Amino acid sequence: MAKINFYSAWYCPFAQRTWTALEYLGIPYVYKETDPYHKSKRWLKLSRNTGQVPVLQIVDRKAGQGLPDMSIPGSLRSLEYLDETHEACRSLFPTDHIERAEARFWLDQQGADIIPYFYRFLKAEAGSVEANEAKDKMLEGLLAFTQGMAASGPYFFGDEPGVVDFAFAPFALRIEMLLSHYKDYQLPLVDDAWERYVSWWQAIKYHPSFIASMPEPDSYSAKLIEFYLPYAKGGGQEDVTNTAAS
Ligand SMILES: N[C@@H](CCC(=O)N[C@@H](CS)C(=O)NCC(=O)O)C(=O)O
Repeated sequence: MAKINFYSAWYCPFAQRTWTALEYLGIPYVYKETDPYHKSKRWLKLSRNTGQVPVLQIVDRKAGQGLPDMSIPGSLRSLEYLDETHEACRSLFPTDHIERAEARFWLDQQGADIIPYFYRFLKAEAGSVEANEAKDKMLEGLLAFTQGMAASGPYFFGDEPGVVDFAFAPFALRIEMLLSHYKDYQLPLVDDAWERYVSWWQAIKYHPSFIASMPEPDSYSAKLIEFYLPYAKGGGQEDVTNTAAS
């Protein structure tokens, strides 16, 4: 069977999507901590010129047949690959075609309507017009996401977690942790409209596969807060705020 090298950076929410999925599906992998900002020739080749984590590298394909290693860059493409190839009884995507299309809609919605605005809010000066606009847009996207959840819960589509949950959990964590620390901002979770978001977040936040994507839990929060300091001052990666995170 092919082996998987998982190129990741411990702080990256996109890589955390893939990490959680590897854990959930019980797929063996070799973790490769990477600095994606160091654009060495090797890294650019391995990441197929994206220069970004996550990358799944599929090695020893059909051992003995001499097939070259193959790289899959991008969080969502890697989730699709893992879901299509794993042999366990769990899956990330629903089996029904309409439900799969629905899952993809909510993945796109995260990338278009929530994630860019979270980063803009984090990077904007607290109290500025830009910060308020980004916050309002982020809330709008989050509420639409919440209203898309199955009433039964606790996960997005019901009693089992799946791709929509695992893809958003890393961002829900950063929204909670970084906005309260750097912007003194908490989601208005006491309002009735947010009740379902609260039950969703409580379920996915403590899911063992999500927890497994955060090594050294005692120091994880502090390290993450420290890592995002340049973002909170308006710096950090540019393109995340401009492009839909596919
Ligand atoms: N659309 C990509 C985004 C991945 C991404 O932005 N990764 C960041 C780290 S969190 C990265 O590798 N940045 C390095 C760079 O852009 O140079 C995905 O979904 O995987």
